[in-house]
Amino acid sequence: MLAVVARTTPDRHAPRIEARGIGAHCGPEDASHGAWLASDLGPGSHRLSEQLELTIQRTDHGHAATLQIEIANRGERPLHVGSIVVGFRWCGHGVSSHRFLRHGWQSWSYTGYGDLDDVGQREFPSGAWLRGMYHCLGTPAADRVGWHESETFAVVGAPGAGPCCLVGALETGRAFAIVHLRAGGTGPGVSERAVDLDIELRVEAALAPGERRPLEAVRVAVGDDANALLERYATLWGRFAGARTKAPFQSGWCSWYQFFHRINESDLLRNLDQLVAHRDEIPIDLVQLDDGYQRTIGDWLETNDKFPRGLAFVAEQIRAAGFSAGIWTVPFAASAESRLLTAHPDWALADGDRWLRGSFNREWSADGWVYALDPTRPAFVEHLVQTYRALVGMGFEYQKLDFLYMAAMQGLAADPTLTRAMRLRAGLEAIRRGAGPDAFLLGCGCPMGPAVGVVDGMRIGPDVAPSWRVDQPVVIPGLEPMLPSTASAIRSIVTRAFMHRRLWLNDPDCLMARSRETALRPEEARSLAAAIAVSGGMLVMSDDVGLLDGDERALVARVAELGRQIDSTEAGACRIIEPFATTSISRLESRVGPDVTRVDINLGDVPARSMTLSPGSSGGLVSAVAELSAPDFVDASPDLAAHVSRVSQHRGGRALAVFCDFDGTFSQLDVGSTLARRHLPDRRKALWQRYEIGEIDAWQYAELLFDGFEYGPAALETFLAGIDLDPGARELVDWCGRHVVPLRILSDGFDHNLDRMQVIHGVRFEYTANRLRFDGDRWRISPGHRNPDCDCGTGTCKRSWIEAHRAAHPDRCIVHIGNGRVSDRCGAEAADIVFAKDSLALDLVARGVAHHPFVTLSDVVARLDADWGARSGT
Ligand code: 9PG
Repeated sequence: MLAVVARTTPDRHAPRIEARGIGAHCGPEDASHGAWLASDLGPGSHRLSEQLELTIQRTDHGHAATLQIEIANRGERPLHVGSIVVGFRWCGHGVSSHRFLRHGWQSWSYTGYGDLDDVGQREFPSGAWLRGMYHCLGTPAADRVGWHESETFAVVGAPGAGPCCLVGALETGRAFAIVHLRAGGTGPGVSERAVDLDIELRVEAALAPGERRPLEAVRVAVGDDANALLERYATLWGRFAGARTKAPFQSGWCSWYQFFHRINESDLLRNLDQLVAHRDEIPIDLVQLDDGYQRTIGDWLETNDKFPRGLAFVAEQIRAAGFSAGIWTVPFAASAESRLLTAHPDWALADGDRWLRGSFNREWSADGWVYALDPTRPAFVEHLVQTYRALVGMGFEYQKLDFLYMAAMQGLAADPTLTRAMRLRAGLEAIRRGAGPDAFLLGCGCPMGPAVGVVDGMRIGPDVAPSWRVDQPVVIPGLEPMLPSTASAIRSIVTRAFMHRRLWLNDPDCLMARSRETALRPEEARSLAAAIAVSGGMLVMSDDVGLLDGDERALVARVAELGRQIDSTEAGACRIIEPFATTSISRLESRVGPDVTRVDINLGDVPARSMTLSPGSSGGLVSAVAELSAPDFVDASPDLAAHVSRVSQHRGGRALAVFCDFDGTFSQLDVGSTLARRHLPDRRKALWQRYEIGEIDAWQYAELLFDGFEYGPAALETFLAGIDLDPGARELVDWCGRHVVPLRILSDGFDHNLDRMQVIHGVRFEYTANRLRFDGDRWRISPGHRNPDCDCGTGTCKRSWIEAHRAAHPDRCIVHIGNGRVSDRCGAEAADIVFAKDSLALDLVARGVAHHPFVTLSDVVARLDADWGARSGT
């Protein structure tokens, strides 16, 4: 059994994940796995068939586990592997009716929260080819009728507070993952419905005899906060894939949502002039030319008649005006009349004996079709390198790479041994090689996994539009949620907010601030503006600048200012509030130091009740951000009209509380372990081994080590006098005192030592620690704050102290500072902001817990002072 709950004996009623088994679809027909081929998910090798071996390398973290999966062909003939399935069951949660986050395959695919009903994934009514543009599979597996489908990962929970569960792949461009999920039946007298979550890793390739292939790592986790599960998952995913998350805040102008295909050189130059004229009012750095300039899809270095002076001229003009230059391309597509396909008809992916169709667009080619290209062709890869080297060489440092899914479509590639994910990754890596390490690459229409680590930014939703809903005379059945619509874009901004600066910079798509030449009502435009700003993602506007009046220019500036501020804090500033709630109101909350900014947006078509922070709800000053709220909302009416939003700021309202570890954090040396190393080396070594294998917990280790230890008060005093405090320790005490911020040392060491250290060093602090009394010269010890429900096993459980503090002061932002992986780990997991060094920092990296690294406590004080100093206390 895979019990990802604690090290304690799994309790029938504890929320947990159990193993269902491992399956495989193999052979020419991808024969269904039917039955599980292995039942346990323990580490090591699992022989699934005579030929197929699967190896699991596992890391368990109490409430989560990460399984790295590798397959090998042990036979003498090639083995075609369709997919590998790893099955889990989430149970012990007591819930009978679930909701879940369905995540889409690529940027434009539907991503949103919905009911985990018994109908399962709705059938796509418009054919396999169209379905395959937005899903990993054009045709869903026949044995999954009644199951829901979520791509890459899924989160399950229920409205209100309560347990939730995440299953997902940490995709790195080796394989695509699909999570199949459904609720099981109930038994007599049992209301709980366990949820089955099978994660399928698509291989779709032949393994040569003897070949080993690492697939992806799979993460499973349980907890009571869906945001925390998603954030840790994304942090880990980013680390596994080497995510590029450090580009500066992006602010720019894009031609698309005003001019569409009609853009011409004079429109662009006129807007450039306007942007220069209003530079003081509209704070943007980038000007990006979109679709409409190219000779044809595929021939990116050549322009059409609307751009008579060519691309290099465009880049020069943009740069001469003081902006960085951006350009749109579709790297993995070409039209039949392109020079590319004319010269290299073998560069397309194949669909039988034809080129594989990648998309249809009347504006793009003589017959509207464009074809998907094959990055497994070395000559095409070289062409990509040269093309992007040339574009960046002209001055286009910002590349909007669109319709990227095409490289990963189901079609025949020259090299069939690569998975579709590897194909896309190879194409993206070629673009990066050509563009160089400093270019800003933006993915769009892109399957997520293979792009992490290559792109700097990612479109995380469908296109916005100058209309609230899809504005097309005929909508192909099933496509509606993916098509351009401001409401759909906002839904994705909210549901994928957690990806920002963990996987890349989120591109929420463009702000349209104009009130002319648009079907968006001003309050609808403000709803989009509010979602973009509070998410902290990129800000790209798309208006004919000459159409904007002073208020509209001020709106752009306000979004840029708020977005930049929220983005500047750290990954994790923005969270979705009550993700599993069933309401038409979507809510985001961002925290910047002691300030909280919230947006409530009514995506529905009738008024709905808003839960916005109201004045007096928690003591701080609340104000509506007037520019970003509908005019009738300056005062707190509880209802939000259709499509309307309200942004409110709760300034300086979040008080701070600081908890700090003692040994090795507040003091330079660890008192207990230094004494043990000097005076009890053998006992320490033996006990440490027992601790490491889980035979004894941390407190039992301390008890067996120190209870009865002969080391009298006089000797101890001399020893303590030789231990220095961290050079910033006093500064931390002083800073907290000055700002009336409660500071408490949480220590799994001993009260006697903390009392003496205060006297020796002349500092005062409050603390919670274990007890040490002397029986003559012998130590007698007892725990200070033991918590049997926590898997830390220490004598003073920092998690439970912090949680109790939070229950008493729900508005406080809690900081934990520490260095050790035994007693500081659970405190760090419970805190809002963590400062970590040494083994705690390493452990948090492995668990995907965000934290600030530090060297001395002076670094901590500097950071607290920057975020809180000016605004809290005196
Ligand atoms: C240029 C545009 C803009 C826009 C991109 C992309 O069929 N579709 O689902 C579909 C989705 C998006 C789309 C076009 C078609 O727009 O997202 O920003 O660059 O291309 O053509």
